[in-house]
Amino acid sequence: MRNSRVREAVAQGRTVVGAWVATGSGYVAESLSHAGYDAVTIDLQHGMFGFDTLVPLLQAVSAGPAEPWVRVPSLEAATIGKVLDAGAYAVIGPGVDTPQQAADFVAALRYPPLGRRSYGPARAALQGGPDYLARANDEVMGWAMIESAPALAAVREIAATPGLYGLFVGPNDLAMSIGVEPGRPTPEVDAAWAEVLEAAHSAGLAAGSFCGDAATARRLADQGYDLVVPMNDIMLLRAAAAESLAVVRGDQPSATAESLTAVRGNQPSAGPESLTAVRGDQPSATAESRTAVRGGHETDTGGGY
Ligand code: 3PY
Ligand code: MG
Repeated sequence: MRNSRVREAVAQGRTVVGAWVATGSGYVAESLSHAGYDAVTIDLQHGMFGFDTLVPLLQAVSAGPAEPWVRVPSLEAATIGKVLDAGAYAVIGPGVDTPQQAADFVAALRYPPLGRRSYGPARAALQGGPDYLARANDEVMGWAMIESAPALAAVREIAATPGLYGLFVGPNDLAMSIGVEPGRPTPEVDAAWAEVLEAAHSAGLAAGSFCGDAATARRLADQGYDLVVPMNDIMLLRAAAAESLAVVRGDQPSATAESLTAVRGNQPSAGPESLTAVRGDQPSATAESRTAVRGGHETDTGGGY
């Protein structure tokens, strides 16, 4: 089984940047895997596709250098086991509100004696190789999503769960749960981000978050977040489309563009500029950015996880 490059990067103190697939397009998943992101998450919770699309999407991610991750639709153990069998290197579990849910989540991710994952590594063993079974418990990452007021209240107890890899903030659900509008920065969500970061790092866990725009991702990275996910694929497409239309028409931004600007508090961008804005480095794209992203270590070009 290949070492998780994300684990290695986080251990070295580098912020990793994730992409997020909601469209269900293999072409998009493959393109994002080649675009310089460290991991590409297939979103089975809010993505517009069903479970049967998962394997082709993971194969598409594996055609490039990014790590294939999955956000499961729920904390159901059978689903968690199945996405791992399909080859996910990390599972992002939504709505982990209690320490018990966190413990059950970790148990679903790990083979006995550490957990209750059932044997049947199907595609994971093909992709991971003959040592998959021996190494899966050490390599596979579980990110517990903190996205409600009860989760925030119990964040330290959740962070104390043995075997958990990281806490991952869902800022939109969290905003709604604490009574503020989702989709725009607020002092309440900023405070929650700081609290989750502190709880994660005090417990020796990684801290990650979904972000509504690249500027927020950059800000969280500067604050010490180990993983940031600036927008999903359809958000990137919509933002790039709105920008392009505004330039071509040379007129008022369209309704979409306007609302995007409002959501972002005037931050431009997305699209190709998104990774650059998050990382504050050279424009992205192919091999060059991958080298920069991976700290000078060029990867095998086509090969992935
Ligand atoms: C949230 O913001 O609630 C999320 O789950 C991000 O995908
Ligand atoms: Mg959510």
